[in-house]
Amino acid sequence: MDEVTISRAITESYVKELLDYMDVDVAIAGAGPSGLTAGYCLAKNKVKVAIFERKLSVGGGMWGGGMMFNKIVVQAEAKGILDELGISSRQYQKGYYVADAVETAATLCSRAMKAGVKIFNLLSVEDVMIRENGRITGLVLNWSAVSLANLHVDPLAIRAKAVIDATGHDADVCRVVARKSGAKLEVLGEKSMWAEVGEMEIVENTKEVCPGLLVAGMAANAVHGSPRMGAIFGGMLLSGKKAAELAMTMVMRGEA
Ligand code: 48H
Repeated sequence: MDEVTISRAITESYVKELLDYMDVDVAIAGAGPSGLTAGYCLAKNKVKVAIFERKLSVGGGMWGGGMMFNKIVVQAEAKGILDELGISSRQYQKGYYVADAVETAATLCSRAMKAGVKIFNLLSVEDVMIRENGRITGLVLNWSAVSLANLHVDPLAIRAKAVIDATGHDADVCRVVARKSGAKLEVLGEKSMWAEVGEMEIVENTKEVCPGLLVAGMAANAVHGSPRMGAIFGGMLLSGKKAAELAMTMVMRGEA
């Protein structure tokens, strides 16, 4: 057994994939439930998609369920997505399904990857590329360790026909665009908990917020000033699905 061969195998395989994914159809920032669902739906339709996740682990805020009771609730409207992914759930009462948070996070990640999503973890989106027409044309990335160590190291960029901000409560990508682009994009910030309204509005809020940039999941409510909803996750899954549908039309437009 040779340590250098092991090191070469890792380095060559990783860099080859990174090079391959520097040009994608869709780039997603954040591998929480909305980003993973969007990725899964895109890859299932043969769209070339990469997810960039700043943490070591994927799954975002799902693992801990509600208050570390590792169960999540999914409403009837989104139960079909759990079923399609093969995630077990049981009806708690009419319209409310309970699933295991760990099974959901792990299965969503696995199904997304098996469908063809490429996930790069430990990479943070720190900026975007914006062209003359105000169009977002890609993401600007750096190792998460760089910001953790408070270093100044210049980033690398990847090009995409559509970008999805699925960074959760922080709406990181939209905040950068609001700050730097001069576009009429304002991040209003999420409002206090109101599950019914939060879950209803999240799907409406999932949209193209400036040319080339879609927002999904909790970031969509943060951008549009809608409420948080606690540990109900159907809205995240439905938002990811809608973001994928919108991204597909953007990719097709880009190719026309
Ligand atoms: C790369 C980044 C960056 C960055 C963040 O928080 P998430 O789970 O987001 P959603 O929207 O898929 O799901 C939200 C849900 O988990 C939740 O928080 C709910 C339902 N809250 C309700 C309530 O009342 O609180 O995942 C976002 C992911 C995370 O993994 C982050 O690490 C990652 O995005 N991320 N990745 N570059 N700049 N910022």
